[in-house]
This record gives sequence, C-alpha cells and structure tokens, in this order.
Amino acid sequence: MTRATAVAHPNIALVKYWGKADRELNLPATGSLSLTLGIFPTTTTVELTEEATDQVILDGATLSGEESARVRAVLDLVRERAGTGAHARVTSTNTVPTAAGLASSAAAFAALAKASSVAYGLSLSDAELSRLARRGSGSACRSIFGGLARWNQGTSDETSVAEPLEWKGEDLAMVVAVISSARKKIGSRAGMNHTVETSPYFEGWVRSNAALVERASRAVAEADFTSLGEIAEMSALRMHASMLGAEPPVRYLTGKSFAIFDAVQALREEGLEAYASADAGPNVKILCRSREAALVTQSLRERIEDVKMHVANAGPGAYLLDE
Ligand code: 2P0
Repeated sequence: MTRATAVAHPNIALVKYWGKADRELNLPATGSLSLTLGIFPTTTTVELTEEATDQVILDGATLSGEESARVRAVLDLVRERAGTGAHARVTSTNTVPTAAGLASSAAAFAALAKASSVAYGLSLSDAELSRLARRGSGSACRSIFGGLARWNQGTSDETSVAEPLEWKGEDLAMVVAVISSARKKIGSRAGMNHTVETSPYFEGWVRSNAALVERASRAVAEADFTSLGEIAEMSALRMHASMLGAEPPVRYLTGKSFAIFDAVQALREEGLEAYASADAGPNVKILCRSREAALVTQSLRERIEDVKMHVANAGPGAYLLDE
C-alpha cells in the first residue's frame, strides 16, 4: 500500500505531562495518565509521491518551518524503518481549534503515526505506534489508545510508551468548556522547556506528579472515580503552579478559567461530582460521569456566561479508514 488514511482523537491528561527528560526523544520528566475523547477527531492521509520533498497540508494550507519539520521527522523515522527514501504528501484535517490547548497535536501525531506506517508498508504494534507518535509530540503516544491510557515515563525510546488501562467503573465523560479558540502565545513545548529551565518549583512538580501517576493508576484499578477526579484536579493545578514559578512566568489560566474551577467546586458541594482540569490554554475540561454530563453542562451554563461547551465520552484509539 502506498496510501493510507487514519483517524485519531485528542486525549486530555488526568495526570499531566509537563517537562522533558530528553528533548530529542521526547522522554518525559514523569509519567502521565489520560482519557481519549470521542470528539474533535483528526483525519490524516499519507500518500507516497515521486516528488523531491515531503508536502504537509493542514486544513488546506501548506505547512512550512517548524511545523512541517516535526511531521518530516516522524516520516524520516518511518522511512528509515521501511528502508526507503520515498517522500510523501500528508494531508490532515482537524476538527478541533488548532493550538488552543485542546490537544490538537496529540490527535495529529497519533493519526500520522498510524497512516504513515501503513502507507510505507510497515505493520507496527500499538506499542510501536505509541513510541513513533511520541517522537512527533509527547502526548500523542496516549492517543494511540482509546479510553484511559498511561504513558510510562521510561528511560529510553523503547521503554517510554503508553498502554491502555481498563476502567471498570461507570462511563467517564469530559465537558470541554471553551473560553477561547485563539492560538496560544506560548506553545506547550516552549512553555514546558522554559519551566524546566527557570522554575524553582519544577523539582517539586516532578516529585509530586510521579506520585500522582501511581495514585491515579490505583484509583483506576479500583474504579474509584472520586479519587481519580481529586487527583486529576490536583495534577492540573500543580502543573500550572510549576509554570507560574517560571521566570518570566508562564500563565495560561485566566480569571474566567478560575471562575469555572470555582463553579465546578460549587457543583461538588451540591453533590454533583465533577473535577476541573486545564492544559496549555485557558480552556477548562471537566471530568464527570457520562450519565451526569448533561446536568454538569447545564449547571455550568447557568453559572458562567459566554462559554461554549462540548460533551465528550471516552473515544477510540487511532484507527485506519477503509479507502
Ligand atoms: C498533557 N500537555 O499531559 C500536557 C498538559 C499540555 C498540558 O502534553 O513537546 O504537545 O510535543 O511533547 O505533547 C502538550 O504538550 O508537547 C501536553 P511535546 P505536547 O497533555
């Protein structure tokens, strides 16, 4: 086959990834744990061509510079493994606002790993696909899998890989509260590298977050939704605390983001279990039970004005489309 199309979905970390131990290989400073969403898929087609260069087209526009270099770096790994120098045309369509802290790069590189490996004739296991996706964007290694996934930190290219986790509790959902779809001023890669280099809190973040990965894994094994939610909110706030300690500070959360954290806490006090999380942008993601997602959404709408909300159930891992 010289052409393949794959679909992948964004994932939202319940225990966050923030900081690299190895920038070349995208090895993280700690493990992380996420939920793959059933909304905002990215569809990517990779087709081998006779051209002298790779071509990367995202939502109809040809990419250049750093963005296309990251895609070509993944294609280079695939070509090396397939033993060919053939170039490719990569055409990708996002349904999520790009670079707004909504994990568009995770879905994009998971879809790219799947589509490119098949287009170049490789037959990779999910673990191998996860490693390949990680090289494009760290968090993408988790979007190879549906539902809950844990990215094991690892100490090498072989061992830093995500795996699916079984969840025997009630179905999980995430309400994505979009405050802004604007492109963020500081990308997550630059933001995390700057935090590693300048924040006196980074060490504390790494130590405490590694422990949260273990606690969250136990909560998943025990189907303990309350603990998982409490850990998720803590990991998100600790990640943001590490960035706030950087020089100059990296600040993604706005007053409105915190207003949503407050509203989520108020829901809990009224007995509706929901937990807030936020990534490299102002938007807030609220973990709740699927059967209560509509109620959580409605209750938040009554409290917060001008926020667009999307409800996501757990989504599938990266898959091929029949063409
Ligand atoms: C996460 N984020 O765990 C964290 C939380 C953002 C905040 O993973 O440099 O795009 O490509 O490895 O994966 C975003 O960082 O960074 C991210 P790279 P990535 O989801």
